[in-house]
Amino acid sequence: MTCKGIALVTGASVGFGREITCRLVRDGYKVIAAARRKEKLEQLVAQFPESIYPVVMDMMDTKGVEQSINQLPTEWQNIDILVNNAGLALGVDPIPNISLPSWDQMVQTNIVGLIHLTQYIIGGMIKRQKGHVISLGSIAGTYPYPGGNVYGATKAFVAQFMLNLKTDLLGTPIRVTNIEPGLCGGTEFSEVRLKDHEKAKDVYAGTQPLTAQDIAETVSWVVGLPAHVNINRIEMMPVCQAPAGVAVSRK
Ligand code: 8X3
Repeated sequence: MTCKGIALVTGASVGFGREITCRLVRDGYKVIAAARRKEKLEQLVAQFPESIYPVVMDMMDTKGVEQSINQLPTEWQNIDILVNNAGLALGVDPIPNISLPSWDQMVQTNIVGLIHLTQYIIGGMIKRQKGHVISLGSIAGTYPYPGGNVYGATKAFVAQFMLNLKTDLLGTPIRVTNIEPGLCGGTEFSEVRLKDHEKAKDVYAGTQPLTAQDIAETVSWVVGLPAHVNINRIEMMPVCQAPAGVAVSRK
């Protein structure tokens, strides 16, 4: 298969990132797989030795991220698709019973890391007049829920940043898409958020949630559309989920 282009996927070692990486490789892309865990990236390389370039980086460390991008081998430098997948939720405690370091970590990863990496990559896309930036937002960026506080706010930021990015890129052929999933199982998301295996399992009890494959399929679809079509945002939920109504406190 001829190579369709170069993609960079963050958080590529597990969950959505891993599925998106594998799907893009199967679609004919070469993928720079970026993540913190070297061993997990090595497993991806073993699976697709010709098509994956592993980069160990931590989105919290913006200087390190910049260095990693600057040090890419020449043949991996022209990135056509950036998938801003790395991100996390920590905790569901309501304000004020929260952990400030957890809030900082979410802001640093979901917002600061994402905008810095986008800035490092976007200049090359503009120069080459080619590119697609895709971010993984969340329904939590649109619908508030108890304990969603800073996590939801970071995803609201991502949604607006992507719309503003699209606006600044008007007049270029570069595409910008925010994918906003709801309940999604089979990943480490709830384990990381709740730090409790049983509670994490309970999140999905009696449901048929979205899967990482569903998200990868969606990425593949938006990327594969004709070049003049831009999907600004996609909000997706499993059939068993609905946006809940506003809440009322009664005496
Ligand atoms: C993941 C979806 O509903 O857990 O962002 O916030 S949700």
